[in-house]
Amino acid sequence: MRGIPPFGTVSATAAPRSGDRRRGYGEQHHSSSEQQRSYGEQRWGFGRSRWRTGTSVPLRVIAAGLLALGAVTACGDGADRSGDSRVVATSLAPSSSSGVPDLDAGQDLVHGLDAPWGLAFLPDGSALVAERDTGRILRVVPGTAAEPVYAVPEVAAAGEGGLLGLAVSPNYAEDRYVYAYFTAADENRIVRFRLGEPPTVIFSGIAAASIHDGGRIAFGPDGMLYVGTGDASRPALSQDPSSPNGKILRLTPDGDPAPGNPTPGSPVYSLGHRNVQGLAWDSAGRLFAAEFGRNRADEINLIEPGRNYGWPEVEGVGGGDRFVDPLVTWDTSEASPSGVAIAGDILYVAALRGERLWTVPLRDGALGTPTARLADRLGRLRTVAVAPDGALWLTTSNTDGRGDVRAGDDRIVRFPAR
Ligand SMILES: [Ca+2]
Repeated sequence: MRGIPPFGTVSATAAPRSGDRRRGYGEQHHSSSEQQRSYGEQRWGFGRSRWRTGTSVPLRVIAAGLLALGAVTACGDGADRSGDSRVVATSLAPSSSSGVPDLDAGQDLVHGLDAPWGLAFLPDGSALVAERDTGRILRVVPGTAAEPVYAVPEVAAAGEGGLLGLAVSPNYAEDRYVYAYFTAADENRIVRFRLGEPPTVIFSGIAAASIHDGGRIAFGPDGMLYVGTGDASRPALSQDPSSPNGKILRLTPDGDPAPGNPTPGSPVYSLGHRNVQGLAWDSAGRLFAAEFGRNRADEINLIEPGRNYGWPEVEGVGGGDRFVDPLVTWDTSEASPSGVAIAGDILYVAALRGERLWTVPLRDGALGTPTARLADRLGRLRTVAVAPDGALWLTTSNTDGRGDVRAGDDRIVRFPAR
């Protein structure tokens, strides 16, 4: 068995595939011949087309437990583990919140997910995970079967689009709001909902295409919702301040342009991005973002409000005064970075095409030399996140149509802090 064998884990329910996808590399290539589903209308994004309960919007909230058919995939006493000490057995290793995630102590939490994408933790330490192609959200409680708890209406998965980022309200204990970024028939949009209730569109009008849909959303330490978007195969949008594409946006929890944004009344926080799928803050509140290069240089950038990160004029380091240069670049074959996370003084980068986890030393806003971890173990990596207990959670993306699917894919692996 390739990769980390299943042991003491549980599987998600089998989900239907959404059909064949073009095989290729990892969400980094620009191709003018790429068939686009929709250019969308470049209307400005904060159309507040709120839905109400009882409209024709098809709501497919799945009753909790109804489809929780996941079976324990016990591998006996681990006789086939080949001495792999990285697989932890029946009970979860405790995590020290003050420690560092131990990348040699991976524990499979869930198997059988269909192209997992967004991941967000609830205050109780469980997590919500989004499946890109099915539009389902599953709740993951370590040690039990992943349970479908919601289905986002109007998800139109195609190419890189579908149900993408998830975020949980910083005030979840009071408001119980969950946020999702997804591709609809003719645009990318952000909805907010409570589990079991219909969603409300809080931001729309982000152009969609079969590639470069961005999709990461996360609440910053300032309580605002940050959004990484893509150029939707139209690079000029990244330099157009009136378009939400090719940007990092900063919104209030209600989806309005956040107060203090560089241009009052605009949701744009930074521009000149190609396809941002990774957002993370260090302990000092600095924002770091990952984006896919075209064919030369993937980037990690330190994001400052109002700055221009160069795309499409510059890919990677440009060296001039006009654009901000990235702190770290990779050849696209080594990375093609999606999610990023920061724990302590390390930045973690989940690489799709690179099929490894990059760790980058972080100090005072500067990044050191990256080190590749987990190469040739798990395949394509989409999302990395730090749990409330300090553990690092990592999702694979081998069922996204561009990977080699192995037994148990896709999975979530947990690395406890030590
Ligand atoms: Ca750049």
